[in-house]
Amino acid sequence: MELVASAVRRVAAELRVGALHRMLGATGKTNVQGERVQRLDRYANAAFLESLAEGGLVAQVVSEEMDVPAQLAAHGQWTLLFDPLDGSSNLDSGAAVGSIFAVRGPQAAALGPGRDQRIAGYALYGPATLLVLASPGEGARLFALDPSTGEFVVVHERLRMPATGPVVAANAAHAATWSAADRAFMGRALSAPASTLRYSGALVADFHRILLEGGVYMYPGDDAHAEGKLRLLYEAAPLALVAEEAGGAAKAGDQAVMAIVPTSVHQRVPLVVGSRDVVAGYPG
Ligand code: AHM
Ligand code: MG
Repeated sequence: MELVASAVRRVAAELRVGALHRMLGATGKTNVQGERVQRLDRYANAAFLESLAEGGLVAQVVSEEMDVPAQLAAHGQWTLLFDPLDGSSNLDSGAAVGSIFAVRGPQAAALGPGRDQRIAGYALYGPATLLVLASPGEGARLFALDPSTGEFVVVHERLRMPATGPVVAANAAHAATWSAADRAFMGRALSAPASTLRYSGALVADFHRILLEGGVYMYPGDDAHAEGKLRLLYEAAPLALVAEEAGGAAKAGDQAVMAIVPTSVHQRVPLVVGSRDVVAGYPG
């Protein structure tokens, strides 16, 4: 986790410099901004790779930004799976982005179910840099980066996701091409008392709000993404572990996300994650 924390510190620092550059270069249009986003995606991936290469602990990494897994230390004990910069289309708008990661055992375990994850979590780069870590049976913990010391300090020892809650996060513009069951589920969620729609375009940011306030995030299959958009190994499964450890739940169709055995490293799944009682009402 020290290696992951070091990558998160580097990404957080670079995001702040990146924002400054964009402001200075405000006359540049799509090209400049597009290149900048790509550079930050690449930067974040390199920051994770370089940090994880230290100390010879990590055998293999799987990244959203790399077509195939990379081999690091020959005798390393761990596989790290990550989305180095989730929601990067938010960057040009100055909105929140995150990193998502999971730790598994050596090589073979990378293609096991989410239950093989030893630790999973995410960083949220917003007004503060937050870090959430969960491991099986040990709950989920929230840290915040203290910029004056560079240390992560504990904010919550044991996060609990409310069993139900008001937040509904989904790209409702795609609802017309969802299944009737998905549309009906969202309709029920939206008509629950006090429900409110909150969708940021960054899974980490939407998930974090739901972790604290309760509710549901969904990205089901649609016309453009038959299997859903989110990747099992470094988006859905890590957040499923955090959700379960905080008392929530995650489904892909009628299966628990944590039970799905992947067939490929970049496999996508239709994700429904959030409060236990809300996700229980998902028909699958
Ligand atoms: P990314 O990993 O390429 O950033 O894609 C994942 C992101 C999620 O963070 C977010 O919830 C979703 O894609 C938004 O997709 P859309 O713009 O289709 O609503
Ligand atoms: Mg992502």
